[in-house]
Amino acid sequence: MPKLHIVANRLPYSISKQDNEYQLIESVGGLATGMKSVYTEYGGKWIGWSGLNSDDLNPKEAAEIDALLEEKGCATVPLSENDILEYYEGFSNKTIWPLFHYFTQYVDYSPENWETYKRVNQRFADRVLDVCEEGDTVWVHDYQLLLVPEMIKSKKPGVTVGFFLHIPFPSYEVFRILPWRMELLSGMLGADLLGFHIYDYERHFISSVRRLHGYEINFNQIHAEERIIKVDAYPMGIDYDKFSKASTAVMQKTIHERSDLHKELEKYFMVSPDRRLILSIDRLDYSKGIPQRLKAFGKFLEKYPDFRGKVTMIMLAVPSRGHVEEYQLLKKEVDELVGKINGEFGSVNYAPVWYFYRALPFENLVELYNTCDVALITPLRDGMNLVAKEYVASRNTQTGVIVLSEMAGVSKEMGEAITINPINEDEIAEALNTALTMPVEEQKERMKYLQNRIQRYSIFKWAGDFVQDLDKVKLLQKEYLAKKITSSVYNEIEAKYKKAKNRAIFLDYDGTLTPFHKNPLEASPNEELFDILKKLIADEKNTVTIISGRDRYTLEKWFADVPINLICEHGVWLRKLGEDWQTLTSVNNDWMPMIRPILERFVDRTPGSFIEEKNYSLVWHYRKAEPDQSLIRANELKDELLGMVGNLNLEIMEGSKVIEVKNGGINKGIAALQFIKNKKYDFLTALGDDWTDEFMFKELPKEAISIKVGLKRTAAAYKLESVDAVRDFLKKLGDN
Ligand code: GDG
Repeated sequence: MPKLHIVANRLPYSISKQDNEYQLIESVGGLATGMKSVYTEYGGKWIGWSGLNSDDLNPKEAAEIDALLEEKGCATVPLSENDILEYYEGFSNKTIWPLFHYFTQYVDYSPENWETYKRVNQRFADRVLDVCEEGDTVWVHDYQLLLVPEMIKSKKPGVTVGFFLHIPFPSYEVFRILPWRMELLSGMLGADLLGFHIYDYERHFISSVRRLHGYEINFNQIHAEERIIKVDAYPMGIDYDKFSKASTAVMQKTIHERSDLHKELEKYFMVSPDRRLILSIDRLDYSKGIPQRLKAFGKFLEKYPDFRGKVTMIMLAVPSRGHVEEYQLLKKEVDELVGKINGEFGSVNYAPVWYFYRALPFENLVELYNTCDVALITPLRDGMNLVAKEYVASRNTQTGVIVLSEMAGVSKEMGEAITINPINEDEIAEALNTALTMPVEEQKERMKYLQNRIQRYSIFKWAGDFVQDLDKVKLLQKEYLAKKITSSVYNEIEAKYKKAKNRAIFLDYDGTLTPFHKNPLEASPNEELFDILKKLIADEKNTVTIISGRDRYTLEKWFADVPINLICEHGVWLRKLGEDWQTLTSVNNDWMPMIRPILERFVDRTPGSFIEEKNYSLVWHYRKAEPDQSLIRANELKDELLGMVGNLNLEIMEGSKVIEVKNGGINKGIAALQFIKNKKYDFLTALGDDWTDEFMFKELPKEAISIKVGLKRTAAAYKLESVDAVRDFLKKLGDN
């Protein structure tokens, strides 16, 4: 049975040594919880790093640890001191992390770190390739492993690869700064399904793919060279019941059973029953906005003196990445700010901030969630932020208010929280006042909605949805493969070709015989193409026709030395071999002076776009223009033209990055039919890539071998993935 494997930087266990024996300690983090349910259910492995420096282990120790982990279904990837320094602390945490969180000033562009990142990613991929077989599924996690999907796919294309990014994907304007942007994107595009927490990250990613790779994108499907890749948003959830149950259990404990922290909190409330608590929990990371939060709390105490002596902020800052300089500086800043606020507003009986620089056990965490009136969560950037969800799940009384940064992914799911801009200290101070004075009924009303939502989309639902969608992508890709010209399908076509006495071959030009060029005038045929065509034409059983949207002068010039039929401007003009140009229908161009100024206006407002004027049509090209802007402009132009074309008997055709206005009643399908009208052909084939070719595919008789170039939906019977594949196909036919 196919298996599902998980790949993440860390394994879901950490290692400790007691009495000279190694022991595994289960991780309690959200990812470990959610993924354990997935990989054990599907009989796969978890591939990752144990957290130990391999330079510190002798071979016997390393083998002992590997064996312990192996029993739990884990496959280890060893990291040496240098790997940890350059791959983990270096490229992952000093390059990708700050850049993806918009801290461009902290980004380290070390080429050595990049080399190590590549090498270590390859080691992860190799370990995956060891344990997985064709037909299995692999789910890769997070920014430390961006290159792994492609490294797996290129070696084992039959493995389905999913990728989930736990941090934000930045806007293209930020992503493009990275010298290795192309490699990272290509690495990610080895996946069949890419998941992000929210739609904003998804659209930033798609925009980078469109600009850097130029792939066609249909809603959330990327049409890469040989595959359809799906991109979607899956807001990661938590193990809701675990928090909710733990919260109930904590509150039901007798005084003796309670933890020291809990007893201290109880004592505090006994002495001052009207004291209120604000909770702040994060890893000590500059993305979390901790200094800004402290300053805003100071401002709150300044603006609302009545709360002095009554409100305390419990700040839990979990040590993180302490070897990185920015984190050391941050620690110093936070220490000083806590001292400053406590010094300024504190008294013998009152410390405005209780500061813990350490990790607390899970039970204490739940006690804090349970006891605090307000959760103050103000990251400057945060992929999701699970603390907000855990607070909601722990509030069994349904009281409590969340003050939440609009920069955290979780804010999209928490409309009932009080949202703030984390830089705006005044706004945060106001929000704290609102939260602390919110009537209990309103708190409950808001919390009810939050709890329903967060409970429903738990970590298990999240993981299940992603895995289910991976299966769906496989089906989508199969749909494409069903029409692919495999070698056996090719043999069938070739057999028909050989048997036939009269063959008509219709070939679209741009995107079919030749790749698209930014400047259409530079797309002239090369020697290879001439050779292919000449060979086909040399067979007297073949009638070969170029059928294109291009104007007749260009095609006539390019094919001056080739005895070939030409149909131009989507079927307006025909030049049969040895004959003069003729029009296939009666057309006029009296309408052009009315339409041209409209197109000119769009050229003026859309840098990089231009007008092509053909005999009987006008074309607005936007291949060279900024992709997102030009798509909006294309829609505006269509709208504007639609109001006019009916009365003038015109049609609007939308091709690949072009909008063409032309006389009605003309298309490649009608033209091809007219061409074959008076002669009997026993082999008909038509090849084309865009929707203007779909007319041919629909109009030609059923037995025609219609072939779509590219991955899009089509009425054609077959597909070829690229111009290269078209050339190979025609070359092989011509060799007969
Ligand atoms: C990354 C993204 C995204 C915290 N202190 C203690 C403790 N924690 C636990 C919390 C929570 C987790 O750590 C923190 O998760 P976050 O989501 O808030 O933040 P990151 O660590 O930055 O995680 C983030 C996440 O990945 C998932 O995709 O949401 O945006 O940056 O679960 O409970 N746990 C214990 N003691 C502590 O002192 N036991």
